[in-house]
Amino acid sequence: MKLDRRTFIKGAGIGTAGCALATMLPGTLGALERGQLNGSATEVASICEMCSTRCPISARVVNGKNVSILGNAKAKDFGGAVCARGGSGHSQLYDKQRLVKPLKRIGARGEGKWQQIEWDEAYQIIANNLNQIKAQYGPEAVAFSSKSGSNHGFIFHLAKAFGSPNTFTHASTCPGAYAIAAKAMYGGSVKRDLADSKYIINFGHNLYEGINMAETRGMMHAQTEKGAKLVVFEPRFSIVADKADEWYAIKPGTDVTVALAISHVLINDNLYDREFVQQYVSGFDEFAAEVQQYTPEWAEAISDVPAKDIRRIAHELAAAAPHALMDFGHRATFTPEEFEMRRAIYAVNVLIGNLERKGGLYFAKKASTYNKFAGETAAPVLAKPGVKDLPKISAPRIDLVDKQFAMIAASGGIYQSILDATLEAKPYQIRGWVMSRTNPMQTMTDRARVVAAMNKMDFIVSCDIYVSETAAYADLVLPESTYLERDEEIADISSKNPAYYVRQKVVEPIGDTRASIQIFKEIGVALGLGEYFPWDNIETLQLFQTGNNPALLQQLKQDGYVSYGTPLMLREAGMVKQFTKAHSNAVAADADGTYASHIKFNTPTGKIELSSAKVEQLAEGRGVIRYREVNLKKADELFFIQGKTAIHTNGATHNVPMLANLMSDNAMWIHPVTANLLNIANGDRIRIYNDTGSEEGHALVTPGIRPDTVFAYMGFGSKNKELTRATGKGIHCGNLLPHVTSPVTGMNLHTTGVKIEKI
Ligand SMILES: Nc1nc2c(c(=O)[nH]1)N[C@H]1C(S)=C(S)[C@@H](COP(=O)(O)OP(=O)(O)OC[C@H]3O[C@@H](n4cnc5c(=O)[nH]c(N)nc54)[C@H](O)[C@@H]3O)O[C@H]1N2
Ligand SMILES: Nc1nc2c(c(=O)[nH]1)N[C@H]1C(S)=C(S)[C@@H](COP(=O)(O)OP(=O)(O)OC[C@H]3O[C@@H](n4cnc5c(=O)[nH]c(N)nc54)[C@H](O)[C@@H]3O)O[C@H]1N2
Ligand code: SF4
Ligand SMILES: [Mo]
Repeated sequence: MKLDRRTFIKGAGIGTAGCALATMLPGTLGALERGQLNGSATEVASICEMCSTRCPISARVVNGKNVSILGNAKAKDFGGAVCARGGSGHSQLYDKQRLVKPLKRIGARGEGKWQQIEWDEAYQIIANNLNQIKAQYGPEAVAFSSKSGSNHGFIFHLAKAFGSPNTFTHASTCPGAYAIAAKAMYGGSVKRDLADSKYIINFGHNLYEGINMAETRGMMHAQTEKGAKLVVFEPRFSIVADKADEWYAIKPGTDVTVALAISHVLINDNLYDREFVQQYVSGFDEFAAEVQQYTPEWAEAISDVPAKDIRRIAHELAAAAPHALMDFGHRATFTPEEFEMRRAIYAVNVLIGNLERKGGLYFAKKASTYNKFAGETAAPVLAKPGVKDLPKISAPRIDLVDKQFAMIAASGGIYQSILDATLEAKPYQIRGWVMSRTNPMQTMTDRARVVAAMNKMDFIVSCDIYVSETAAYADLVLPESTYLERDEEIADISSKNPAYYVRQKVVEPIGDTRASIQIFKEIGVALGLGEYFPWDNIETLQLFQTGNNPALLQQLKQDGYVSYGTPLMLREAGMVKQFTKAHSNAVAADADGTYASHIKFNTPTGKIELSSAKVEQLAEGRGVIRYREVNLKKADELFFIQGKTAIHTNGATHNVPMLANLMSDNAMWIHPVTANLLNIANGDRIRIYNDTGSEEGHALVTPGIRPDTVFAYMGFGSKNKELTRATGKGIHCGNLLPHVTSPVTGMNLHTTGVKIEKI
């Protein structure tokens, strides 16, 4: 099935999502230019945290009040801009409904009865409960979790000091699979150079709604300035699909077939980069033999993407190579076979030899790497604060008992395993949960199971800025200062060259809120673990990071974002030439003017492992990338998929006034043919149900979706009483998604089957 762009636009409105790009205004003042406000205005350079992309910002303060947020103009990749959410930071900051005081639950879990208490009392309650669990069941019976990105180091440090191995980020609900696939193949994470790409193949990487300013702008730049061709495989007509040269409404969960068929064509039509494969790749022959069966015709039968287009696209991709890429996406939860899916995507990139080439994939050049090539300290290397003599932890993590999961630990664990451990004592029972900046009742899948697990726990603390849907079930809720009210550690944001940036307090904290660095240290002290928290405040840590260099810290605070040296891609002769010119002691280039001979891979063979003995040993039968059939729904159900809206962040911003005003509800996208069969008209109230749950909402009838698939923007329909601007508005996606832990990657799954009826 293929709709070309013109016929689609003729036949349909763009749907609810049509305003996404228009919302990418430079901050909430919109038309007001920088410098137009008079009075005692100051600009503070800092870092956005309206989502975990963490863009560099410049926040304007007038009379002690934050009035607008723009992008930091010094961070060129980000274009000096923020998205709609980034521009709404002060709406969150000054929201009367945000948390300003610790809360103690005095009713049943979820009942909404709270008492404000002082911090000292909160710490005492936490210490009593956690130490009691520790004494009775061991420290491992307490799980600690936080979305990674900001401050998670402090809560995880508390976990270590307490003695629990069970720390979790959001990885298994989001990026885990692509990170693990990259580790298995390249030996570590790779980045994508969208801005310089001439040909981009995109499998549902929703960059014009699921925004990452640098990548979103990179892709826009490639499309508008460089004439790049964008080919999009997406079950629905997303904004990215709308802006694409070609859109294929692929069947959910079948992307792997198209990626494998493209490899088939690249190899069989002799279009792949033999020299690259010879120099850098191990396991090519096994992979080549495996993909013989994956013809474009085979892929068409499974994915609905025409074989002739797959062939042509493979040829076009090869013609644009190496300045071309197949995007490995972001939220890797489309199928339980994400390990095969993301590896199949990397395999195509390997075959076109785009590593360390403009428009392809590359490794981040952090200061230590960059300086080695430069033969001098071109960029300061930050010191990593560590604490000696932490307690030895002997208990196993609850999620890594099976050897197939061995590659997961470093990437954040299998978050949903907390539910299994709590409800089924698998491999042992979790009884306490300390969480920060995470809202699993909305974002984990199978809301009912999250509720059941929380109801079974002895003690739960949630640190948040709102009483999130999850926090509503906690015993204590700790109010963190928002990102505009706190200083943080210096962060590394290196890409082709080293760069750092730092979050700074923009205004003084409102109410009785504190930052993670203080909260988790004070909990540690209350638990009797004070010796493991040697830092006094954030400045001590920042100075330690700079190797006690106040001038460097001052520069970082002044500019907010500082980059060093020149962009370097090791197989680009032009860049290497600039680099050696800039650094007189630089490592000499190879005969061809590049650093191609210096590329190393942190894998057992020291090469890119297209097929891998190590993976085979961890997960039998998976050493070679292959297609594995999946069953995502029952025959009489529709596929149910989700995505981000440009207006909100995950399960986080639906109560932020400005954003709630822009969008407070989602709708279920249904194809007209399907709607007709179900007797559903646009705007009708509908019931959506399956074996996991049941939801009510309304229908958006649009041809911008496959007839066998329905779609909703995620994060809506909170069932908590406290989030008054979000409660009960829209379809709660997590309530319809089954509890799944995928092989090898441990990912949960966001695609399922649903039935729909008119109410
Ligand atoms: N059905 C479905 N589920 C999904 C997805 C999907 O597409 N569909 N997407 C998945 C993805 S990609 C991700 S990354 C996860 C994200 O899910 P989570 O990891 O749960 O993260 P968020 O929803 O972004 O935010 C979590 C909480 O952080 C709080 N918060 C915001 N700022 C601060 C702060 O400064 N301090 C503290 N302490 N708390 C703060 C918010 O109020 C919110 O309650 O969801 C996943 N879940
Ligand atoms: N505005 C905004 N920006 C965000 C976020 C946000 O919540 N709001 N969250 C941030 C986070 S945490 C992340 S991870 C990124 C998310 O970045 P992305 O992963 O790019 O975005 P999503 O919208 O979650 O989902 C991807 C798209 O995949 C499509 N899709 C679903 N199933 C399939 C399938 O089987 N095959 C194919 N080809 N496509 C499929 C969906 O329709 C959706 O458009 O965005 C980040 N930026
Ligand atoms: S993408 Fe938007 S919300 Fe996320 S950090 Fe950047 S500006 Fe903030
Ligand atoms: Mo994510």
